[in-house]
Amino acid sequence: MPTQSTSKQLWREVQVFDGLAQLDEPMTLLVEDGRIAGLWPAREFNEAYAEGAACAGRGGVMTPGLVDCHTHLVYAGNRAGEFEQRLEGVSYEEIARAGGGILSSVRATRAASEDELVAASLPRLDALLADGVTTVEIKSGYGLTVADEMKMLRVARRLGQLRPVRVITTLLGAHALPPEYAGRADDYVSLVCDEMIPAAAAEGLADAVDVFCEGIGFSPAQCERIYQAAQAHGLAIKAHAEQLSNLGGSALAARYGALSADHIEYLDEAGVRAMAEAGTVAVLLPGAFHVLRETRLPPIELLRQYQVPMAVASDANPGTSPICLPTLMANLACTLFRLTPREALSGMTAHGARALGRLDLGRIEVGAPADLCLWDIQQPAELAYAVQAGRLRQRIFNGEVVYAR
Ligand code: DI6
Ligand code: FE
Repeated sequence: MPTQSTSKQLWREVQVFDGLAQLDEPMTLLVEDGRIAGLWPAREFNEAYAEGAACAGRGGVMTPGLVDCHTHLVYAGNRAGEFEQRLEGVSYEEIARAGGGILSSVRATRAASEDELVAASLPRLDALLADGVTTVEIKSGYGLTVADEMKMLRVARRLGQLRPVRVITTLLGAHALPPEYAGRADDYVSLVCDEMIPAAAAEGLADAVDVFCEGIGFSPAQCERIYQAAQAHGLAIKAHAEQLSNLGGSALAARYGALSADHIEYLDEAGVRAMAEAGTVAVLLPGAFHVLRETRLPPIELLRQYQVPMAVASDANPGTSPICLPTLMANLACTLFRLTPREALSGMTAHGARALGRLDLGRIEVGAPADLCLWDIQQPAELAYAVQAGRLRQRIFNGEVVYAR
């Protein structure tokens, strides 16, 4: 007699947040062969629908696995000293212009081996997973040579092999101008376009290309060259834009069909309109806003008005957001940016996935990969309302319970 298939699992009486909204009544959810195979109101469920399925859980709130669509998780060292400097009144830009900031992490990251970077980054990844993440985007950007950027991307890919999580990688060669290119920014952009992007594409190391479009980063004209190279190599486009000033970087990215424009505190209405027309997602990063004690709010009301999907991400990085707690981001998105809890949760599920071009993820719907979280709470809004680790009862990745408490 064949043994009963354990790949068929049932969750009963769960409150479901499907990535966009909370469903009206408790549901029964069937997972089979890594996918969501059935979703019924609990009171309509008939045992015949799921013959041979094992009950894997009962009660609680089921959400899609969280999608952290913007992180800089791979780096060496830390910048606690700069945190203190900033508290004493030195600005992020001043520190950057004096050779600290991103460049300080570049020095530490260049000096680290691939194994050392894996060891430094794994605890940060584990913190995200313990808080419900099943998909994480990881950027390079602390190497700034071809070899060191590829090293970072390889580390990111390895992290995805070491843990049950989907890792999406982004080449952020244009994060800062490395000191050896001082006064020769256009030459550095050529290196990004002519060597980094082709190398990342050839080795399959990057899913997308990102830029830091900013006074202390790269100009819109330089970003445009990078977008053209990314497109020529079939890579998706993203942007750090309008974080510290308004250079029109989001509209530029939208013109190139960018998946997302991220930060966007200084975004204006023309930029919002351009994003709406292109279907570019607005990625909100309340952790960086909080840590930099920024006061300029992203244009949330305009984004709503133009129906630009809003994602929420951790921006986990050593400078502006040394925070690896995605549910805190949902809370900060509400308290600082005035998102509703529903918007914040959509931002960390369906819209986060959209910002990565993964329309199949971040949703609870029949046919989708079964990346799910079961939480010990009574209603989904609690994830944004309370800041509390340890509420995750199960993390389900690709149909398997990979964490259970
Ligand atoms: N903006 C940010 O907030 C991060 N990168 C960027 O372009 C900060 C990265 C860092 O300070 O290390
Ligand atoms: Fe960032």
